[in-house]
Amino acid sequence: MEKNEYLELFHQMLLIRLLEEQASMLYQQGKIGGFLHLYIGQEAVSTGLISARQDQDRVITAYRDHGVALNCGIPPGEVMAELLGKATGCSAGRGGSMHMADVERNFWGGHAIVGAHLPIAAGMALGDRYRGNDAVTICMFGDGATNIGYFHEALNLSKVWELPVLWVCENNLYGMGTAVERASAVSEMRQKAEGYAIPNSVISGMDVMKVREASMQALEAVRSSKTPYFLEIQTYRFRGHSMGDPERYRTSEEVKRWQNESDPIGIYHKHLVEQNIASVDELDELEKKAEQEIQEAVHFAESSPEPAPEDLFKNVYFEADK
Ligand SMILES: Cc1ncc(C[n+]2csc(CCOP(=O)(O)OP(=O)(O)O)c2C)c(N)n1
Ligand SMILES: [Mg+2]
Repeated sequence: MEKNEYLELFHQMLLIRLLEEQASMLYQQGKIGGFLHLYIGQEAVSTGLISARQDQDRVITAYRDHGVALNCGIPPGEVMAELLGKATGCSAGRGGSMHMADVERNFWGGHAIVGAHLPIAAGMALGDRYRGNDAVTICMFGDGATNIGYFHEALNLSKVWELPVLWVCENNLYGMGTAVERASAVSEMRQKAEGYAIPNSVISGMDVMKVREASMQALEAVRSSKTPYFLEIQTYRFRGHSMGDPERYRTSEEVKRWQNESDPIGIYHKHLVEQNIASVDELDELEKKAEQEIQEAVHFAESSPEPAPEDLFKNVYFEADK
């Protein structure tokens, strides 16, 4: 990897962290409505994974999607404007936090119903199989989604129909307020892929370089075999499930331990300095630049117009050619 590629991963993780810290404040000021699920703590997962994709690879995820949107190349201003429901947002202010999308960047959303996007991923991969191209559909979902019927239907069909899908389970140890062991019969989510004869592996998701490497291997496995692969990435969310979560299901000591020992940005910072890839001063400089970018994103979003009332029904239905 070139130095600028290493630094770009650091930059992207910073953008996610800083954008979400601002979003959290704007939410408390009442400027963001609806739900807001923060990705803070999980930045290395989507950053490493999406850095390994090729342009033709589709990405689809659940509602914890701001980081994925940024990694797919949506500018921070458009992500922030979407959070504020503004016309300049990436989904024209109609989607909000859980429905970021940008088809031109091959990012297919942002889906709020747990597990519901897995059959959509299978369908997109079926389309690519018909077209005979070498695109892989990267489908990200949480540990909780593996207990949903859609998950099992989609995994089964992906194997039966030999679909080019990379199933990526982000196991952050909790669903909405339920520890994995209280809701899942097995402790490693990859064990569920065994039941559908899908090759699989499990890795830690706090080191962006390790995520990138495992993702490259998994993508190559799907691309060359034209069959699915299941990658479980173990991680931890540092914030509540959504805003206003009293977090009675875990202790603050547990959260602090993860923050102190496994912060993905801290781990990568150390890696860059120890490997002599960048100096502390250079990284400080990058941090300042990222802060500036996010300030500009907030300004862009706040000064953008609301969607016009006459556009209310725009993009709701698609009119097919007669
Ligand atoms: C079908 C369905 N059931 C319940 C919910 C409410 N709900 C929202 S998020 C969530 C937990 C999902 O946990 P997980 O898949 O582990 O994702 P994480 O929030 O940890 O990223 C639940 C139960 C929902 N959105 N959809
Ligand atoms: Mg979870």
